[in-house]
Amino acid sequence: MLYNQFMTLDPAKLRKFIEDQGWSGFGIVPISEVKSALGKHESIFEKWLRQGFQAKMVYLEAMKEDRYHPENKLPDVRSVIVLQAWYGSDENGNVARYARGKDYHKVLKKRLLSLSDWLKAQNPEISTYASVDSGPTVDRVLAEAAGLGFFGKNANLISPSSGSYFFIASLMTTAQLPATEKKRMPGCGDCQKCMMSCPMGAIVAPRVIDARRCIAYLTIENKEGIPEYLRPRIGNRLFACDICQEVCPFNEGRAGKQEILIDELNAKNGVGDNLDLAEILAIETDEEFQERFSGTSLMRAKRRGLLRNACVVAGNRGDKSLIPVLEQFLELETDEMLKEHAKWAIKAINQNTAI
Ligand code: B12
Ligand code: SF4
Ligand code: SF4
Repeated sequence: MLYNQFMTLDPAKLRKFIEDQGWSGFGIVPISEVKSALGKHESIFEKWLRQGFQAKMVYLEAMKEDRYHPENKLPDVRSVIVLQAWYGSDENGNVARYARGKDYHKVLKKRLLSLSDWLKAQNPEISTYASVDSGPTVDRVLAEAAGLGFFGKNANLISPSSGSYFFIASLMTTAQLPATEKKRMPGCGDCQKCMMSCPMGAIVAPRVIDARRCIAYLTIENKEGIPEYLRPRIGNRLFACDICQEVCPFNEGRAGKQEILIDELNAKNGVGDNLDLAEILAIETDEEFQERFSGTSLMRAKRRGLLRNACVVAGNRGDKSLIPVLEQFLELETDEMLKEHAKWAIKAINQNTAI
């Protein structure tokens, strides 16, 4: 007989536990609805891959079977709890908002696992599968299916009441939980602000991002040099990019006003809004880098990636005081890719300030 794991769980208690954990919101969706949404999105993803828009993120294709078939990871999955964690901030800076606090993967995974423990304590027969970003889940599709928002033309999932500056985490469970209510979503209407504002032309069609041109890809996931013709368009963005969210009317007036309920995600507990280029360019070893950025999302770029980005931003800034810093860097650095970027930066600063 199929054990009805719903009977033993009090939905009000579940809601209270989730709220006490500090999530900004959540939705619960039956697996049938998740599978139907994933079915539609699988072909969107396949087309995206065929167009080469995944750049070198080969892991996305490698995980395809598990991402679009959740039962591969959790046989008998019945419901998915999809959770939002707000990270917004008013301040503009050279580090994208999501990366300013502690690494969200670690912070949110810990909370998911304690939610899982709580569920299992209610009923030991329950099994779960927890995922935040790096796992084999299609997070925006799960969040849309759970009623947390709609797909903006910038591809981000937007909540009509709180905008798009939130992380998505999910807990699949064999428990059959009552689905949460879904509201009607407004959608973008005629607005095209994000598409017009992306400096890279990376939003190639509504909801379609060419990662090869996206600053988030170029400054984090990309392990090579940044193509020279794209460097000036990166501007001051040292790590990732928020432009297509900054211009979005759904984020207007919300960043900074909405409370960050999970304190570790706050900039003051991590990297901060802005990093000093001279300080970054003075990081000589991987060990020094690790000491400075351990526990933050910047670890993903490694020293090599972040210093490459720092050269690009230095060149774009046209600040002559950075020339001696770059020259010193060139003297000590052995990595050819980094040296080429530093030389480019010196040339760009001289050209920018020549008039
Ligand atoms: C790979 C990846 C990236 C890549 C590729 C970006 C991309 N758009 O795919 C790069 C490194 C560039 C990136 C950048 C960013 N990312 Co990212 N990324 C991911 C990851 C790991 C997978 C995304 C994926 O599956 N892409 C495949 C393509 C096909 O999907 P998609 O672009 O999301 O497109 C969806 C919609 O556009 C829509 N869609 C597209 N076409 C159509 C057409 C129709 C008709 C319809 C109905 C829908 C539709 O369906 C698509 C999904 O099937 C997810 C985490 C996860 N495990 O899911 C995080 C994730 C999407 N990223 C996230 C964030 C925060 C970002 C950045 C904002 C970070 C930053 N500040 O720089 C930027 C935003 C760039 C952008 N405008 O999308 C969050 C998004 C939260 C939210 N509120 O939406 C996620 C969910 C991580 C998380 N768990 O919180 N990211
Ligand atoms: S994150 Fe930046 S580069 Fe990427 S699509 Fe948005 S505006 Fe364009
Ligand atoms: S800027 Fe406009 S078009 Fe882009 S996601 Fe926001 S509402 Fe949609």
